[in-house]
Amino acid sequence: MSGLDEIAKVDTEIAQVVRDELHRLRHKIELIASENFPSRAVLETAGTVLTNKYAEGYPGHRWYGGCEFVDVAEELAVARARDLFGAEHANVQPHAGAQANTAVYLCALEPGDTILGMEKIAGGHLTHGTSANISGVLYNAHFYGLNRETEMLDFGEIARVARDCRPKLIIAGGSSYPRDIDFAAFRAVADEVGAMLMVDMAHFAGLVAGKVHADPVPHAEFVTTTTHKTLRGPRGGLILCQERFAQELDHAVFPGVQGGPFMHIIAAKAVALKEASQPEFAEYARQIVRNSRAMGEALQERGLRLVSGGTDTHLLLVDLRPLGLSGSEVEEALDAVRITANKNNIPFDDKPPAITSGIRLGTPAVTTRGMREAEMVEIADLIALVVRNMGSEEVMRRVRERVEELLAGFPLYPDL
Ligand code: DSN
Repeated sequence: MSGLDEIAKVDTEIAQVVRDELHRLRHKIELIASENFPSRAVLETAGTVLTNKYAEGYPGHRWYGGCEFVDVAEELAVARARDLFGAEHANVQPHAGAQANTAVYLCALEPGDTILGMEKIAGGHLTHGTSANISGVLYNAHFYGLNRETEMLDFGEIARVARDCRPKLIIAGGSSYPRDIDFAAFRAVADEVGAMLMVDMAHFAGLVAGKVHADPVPHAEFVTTTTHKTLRGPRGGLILCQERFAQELDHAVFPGVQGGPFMHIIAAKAVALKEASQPEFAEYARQIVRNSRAMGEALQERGLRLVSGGTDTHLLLVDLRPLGLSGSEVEEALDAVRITANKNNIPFDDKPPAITSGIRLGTPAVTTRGMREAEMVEIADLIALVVRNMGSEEVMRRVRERVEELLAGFPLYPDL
């Protein structure tokens, strides 16, 4: 592995961690909906000397000398983000999605203002107003849920809650909502109550880039995302906004929320954004959705219940209540057969977040490995075998063998 020998010369323990993690990734089926395998070009850029540079400020206006080359990287990343998503302004400095969201709040709100986001149990995100997060500490957070029958967004109900709480900012998007989102309907609710709209597209940004998901940019004042999920870049965040907020938003990111930007990561974002603008990426995005639909249908054929009855995106949420199982025990059982997924609350869940009644599955990483519909059916079969035979050592052994056989056909990072 390039670079590993250098690490090992200084620190054999960390070199072993990296080796072990690469082995884990290669020998397990990665179904965590928010994870992916970026290209070697992205990984290499993130590991360059650009990590050394302090560059507080923005291109052409830094607090440090020697920024002439990192300026080029940031300008490229900004231009590519704007072009890819058709946005008026982009800020590529947020270290992660949480910082991106916090910067929008700092830009758009005063402490005590009312925000309205999707409740976490329905699929919303920690940073959309939960009491444990700064968004719930500084702002007066209200929440909308899902329709109990359809387990989908219900704009009649969202409008009713919005009329009631009169938010200054409505937040759309989340972490475990498997359906397309009607951003025009969110815009209509926001306009009716005089609110601004922020869309957190972290999960589906790559699908927006590939034009297989509704586009939030024309409808929202602010759009935030991470860069490492379906977008398949380095770990980080970015914000898109209308030009009229550009200056205030930049000021909210730095110096409002962050200090020095991570220039190695910004350069890697630029590389990933270039990749995401290629026709191959659009085909990748289409395959992600084809794969999750194929996996969903195969799970349903094997008797598993999907929240909302299916998926339009990269993720699926399986309701384990009919099987009498919890998310935590299924996460553990899948891990034991080398399938990585995460326990997840389902809408109207009565189990706590550490236990949950659901398991969240996603196809971005396995699609990057080159798997297609046939492999999704095989994976669904393996998952169904595990959940129907919990505790059977014989079944676990057979599933582990099939996992190893499947992965052998899809090498990961063969040159590392
Ligand atoms: N932790 C991410 C996820 O898994 O959805 C969201 O921040």
